[in-house]
Amino acid sequence: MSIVIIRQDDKIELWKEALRAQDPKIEVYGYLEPHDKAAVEVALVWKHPKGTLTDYPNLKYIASSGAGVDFLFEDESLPEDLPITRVVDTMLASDMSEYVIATIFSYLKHLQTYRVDQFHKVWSPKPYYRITDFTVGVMGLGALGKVLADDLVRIGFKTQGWARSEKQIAGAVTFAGEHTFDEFLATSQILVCLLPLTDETTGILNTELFNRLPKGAYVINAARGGHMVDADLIAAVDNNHLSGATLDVFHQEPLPETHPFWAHEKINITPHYASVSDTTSVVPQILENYYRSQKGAPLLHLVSKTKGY
Ligand code: NDP
Ligand code: OXD
Repeated sequence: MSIVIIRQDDKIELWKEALRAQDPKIEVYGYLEPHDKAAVEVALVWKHPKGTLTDYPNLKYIASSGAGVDFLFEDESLPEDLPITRVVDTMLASDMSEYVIATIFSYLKHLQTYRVDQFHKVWSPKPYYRITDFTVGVMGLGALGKVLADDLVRIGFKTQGWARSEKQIAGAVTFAGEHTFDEFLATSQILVCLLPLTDETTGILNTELFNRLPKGAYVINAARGGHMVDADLIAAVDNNHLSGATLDVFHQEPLPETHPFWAHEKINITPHYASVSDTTSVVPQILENYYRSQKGAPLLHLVSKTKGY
């Protein structure tokens, strides 16, 4: 009985060591090293090469080592009958909240604009903005969006959130479902996307949505590149309907050198860095599920295959 780690970055050893540090008896292999594939019961995966999961005839479940699972559903050979788990972690959520809040403050205080002005030796004070001047709208009130909304309320932002189902967040206004989307968007001066990427949410950040935001709104996408229609964003920023955007995620990562986002003065980019699964924080839940599966107990953080998240 063993775990295989399947990912194409350089983090296989890191995850192996973190698993062994917390359970020295655990049998864990990187997918490219020699191992008995029939003995593997758990695949711990992150953007695995498509098709690799079919090499393991006795898998009991698939564990995403991140919060997102969209990359799994993109694999046409994903074994249909296997449960999928994902990461739900307090550190991942607080890291995301810190990233979004840092981005909002940078926007409020024009820090990126002043940096550009500095290069051009331009002394040009901009309008002074305060926390109380802005309503922040959070799309997606799950493990990450809920923590962000709570933090925004605590800091003093007018906060609202939108999800598929009803939520209660003290101090925030919440909206549920498609029929409330207009009302939510119409007052979101800063819009943060923390939705999962599914058939329903692909391309949701498009001209039609931007036009429903107040003039001068600012957009932050820290969810997935597939939510954004890139050309629509550039058009909305260039025609000054939007004041700018910060993007952490892209259709293709790394962002190709020829992409217009690189050189756009009002679009800030970060390299899919908003929040990253910390092995020390996440390994206990990976092991907990492993032990649960050995005992036939229900797994934690199961993904709904019908909803796609
Ligand atoms: P969750 O599954 O916990 O939450 C998703 C939220 O989105 C839920 O509130 C859900 O509503 C809502 N939602 C889903 N579909 C719709 C829809 N069609 N209409 C309205 N609301 C919808 O996910 P997490 O919070 O854990 O993570 C969100 C995403 O963040 C991940 O899928 C991943 O893509 C991204 N991410 C990005 C990182 C980065 O570094 N950039 C790091 C980690 C994650 P309901 O609650 O009603 O189901
Ligand atoms: C995640 C991510 O989904 O890092 O966890 O993007």
